Amino acid sequence: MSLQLFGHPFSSYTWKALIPLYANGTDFEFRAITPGDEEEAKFFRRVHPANKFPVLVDGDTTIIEATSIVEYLALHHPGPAPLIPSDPEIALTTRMMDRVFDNYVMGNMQRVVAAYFVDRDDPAGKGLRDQPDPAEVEAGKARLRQAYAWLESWLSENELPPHVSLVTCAAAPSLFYADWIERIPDDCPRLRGLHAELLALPPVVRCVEDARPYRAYFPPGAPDRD
Ligand SMILES: N[C@@H](CCC(=O)N[C@@H](CS)C(=O)NCC(=O)O)C(=O)O
Repeated sequence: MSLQLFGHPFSSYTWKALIPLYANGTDFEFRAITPGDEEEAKFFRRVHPANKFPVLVDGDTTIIEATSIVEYLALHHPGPAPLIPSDPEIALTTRMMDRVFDNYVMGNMQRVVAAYFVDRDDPAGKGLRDQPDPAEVEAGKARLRQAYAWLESWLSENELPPHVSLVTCAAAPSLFYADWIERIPDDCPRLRGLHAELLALPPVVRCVEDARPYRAYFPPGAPDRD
């Protein structure tokens, strides 16, 4: 099969690429990464400047970065889901909010998770710290609360594009894992509503279920819910 997605079922950015594929019923092969596989590590070093996934391969074309993967799918493998809305103004909002969810929700969620890992360049290698740096954890959580408050205010005056768009693909995994790190508070009812709405979408349900066996590997500890 020419369309292949490399990633991991528990990875938030992999969900971001899987959601549009599932939403459009696109035929593809999922290539789950195997930690410790040297051939695979060589592949990621070659195709990505920071060895990150997801990576989409379509015949001779390789696309990296989840947002670009969604843009590529919208262009080359379109389906019923309006990944990039056709109205240019709505498309602009879609792209802007994709950046907001990636940079300020996903980014701060990943910041807290990263605090639990030994630096990947450390000679001791990858692995979990005995204790994460509490200042780093609190900084990430504070930034998440700031992002939640901003999103709540934005949602009071604006509407997101219809699902499943690029924003859906960014918002669903970022809010899912961020809520595990720092619960979306009761005084953000619109954002809590969006979180619930996203988790009920069939492509998102599929990602959540496929990731369920890996929950024990969430370094800060997965809550007993969702
Ligand atoms: N900016 C990248 C971020 C991707 C990313 O952070 N991927 C994580 C998994 S969710 C990863 O590859 N982690 C492994 C590593 O950094 O070695 C994107 O949008 O695709």
